Amino acid sequence: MVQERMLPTFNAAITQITKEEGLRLYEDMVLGRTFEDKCAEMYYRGKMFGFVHLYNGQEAVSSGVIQGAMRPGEDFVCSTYRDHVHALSAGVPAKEVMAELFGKATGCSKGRGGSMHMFSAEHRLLGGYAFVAEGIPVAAGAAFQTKYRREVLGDDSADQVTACFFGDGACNNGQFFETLNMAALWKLPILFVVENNKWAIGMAHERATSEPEIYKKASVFNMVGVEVDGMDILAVRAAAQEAVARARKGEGPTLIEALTYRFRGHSLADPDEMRSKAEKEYWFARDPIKNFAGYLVEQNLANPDELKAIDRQVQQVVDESVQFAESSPEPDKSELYRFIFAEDE
Ligand SMILES: Cc1ncc(C[n+]2csc(CCOP(=O)(O)OP(=O)(O)O)c2C)c(N)n1
Ligand SMILES: [Mg+2]
Repeated sequence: MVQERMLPTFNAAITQITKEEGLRLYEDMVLGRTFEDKCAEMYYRGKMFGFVHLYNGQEAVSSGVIQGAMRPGEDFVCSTYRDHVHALSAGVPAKEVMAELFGKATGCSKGRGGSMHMFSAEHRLLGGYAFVAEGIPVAAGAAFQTKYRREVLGDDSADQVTACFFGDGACNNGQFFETLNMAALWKLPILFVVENNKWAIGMAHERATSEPEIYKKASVFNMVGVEVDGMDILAVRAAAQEAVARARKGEGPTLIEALTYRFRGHSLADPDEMRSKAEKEYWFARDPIKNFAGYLVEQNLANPDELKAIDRQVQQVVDESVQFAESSPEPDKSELYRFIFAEDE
């Protein structure tokens, strides 16, 4: 038997969701999963280089927060090296994410970033960051500029919220503590979303931290902290909606701890030998996509054929993204130093 932390229970009956929104959230999660599976295939075929970290299993967090509670394309999103799916939820087209993975000039970071450095000014994706916790102060900077434009420059349209995603391991890094302090002090419009997948490469979360229940760390900053079942998209969406409403009203940040699990190794170079079979099976049985599909059918919001049609459509989008990436040009060597500064745009 694996000893698992009790997941908070969420009563879906208190949530309202339309068919349209349900299908959109389902599609976003399926896109994330299908994209990552294709990415693994392409990595093993030698189409991309460097470290590649997949998001399988954690889809309910990205889709629930960004698609379920934010205004993608207007609000800001900040990620880590596990960033492909956050980019997709934020609206970056799959073909631009795949092309970036292939190092092509048509990639969202113009082929300069690769897997860990997805970026899109157009979609307000502040970037994937390879150093653990590196994105946290960057995200706070984005939230600060929104507040500054609104309160100091008098720009009423500046009501954007920033979502900053990071892992359990990042919560033991100083940037987490310093930034949360400042964000709470200045009541910044930001969501700190910890994806607690129990592991930081091969380091088990309980072995690395004095208080494993991360949401409790918010209390010392006088910040709201909530824990949520990160395998349940409706639970994530509800927690994120409350946090977004709080941020837009000027009431400051929220720390959301989503309890989740990655279904694959840390990166595609990881043989994944540290985690027990029993633990993996416990979490595989809580697959967020299968569970949400079951919910949609049970609630008569969708029938299995409609869901299959979405699966097929998404598969086509992902297949096309590979064709696009393969047929795109490499960045021109003469442009090696271009795009280092914003004015090169
Ligand atoms: C500052 C820093 N230290 C160490 C590393 C090496 N490293 C890469 S990923 C990782 C684990 C982070 O785990 P977590 O924050 O839980 O995110 P997850 O991979 O589980 O999504 C570490 C230690 C790094 N990238 N940056
Ligand atoms: Mg982790």
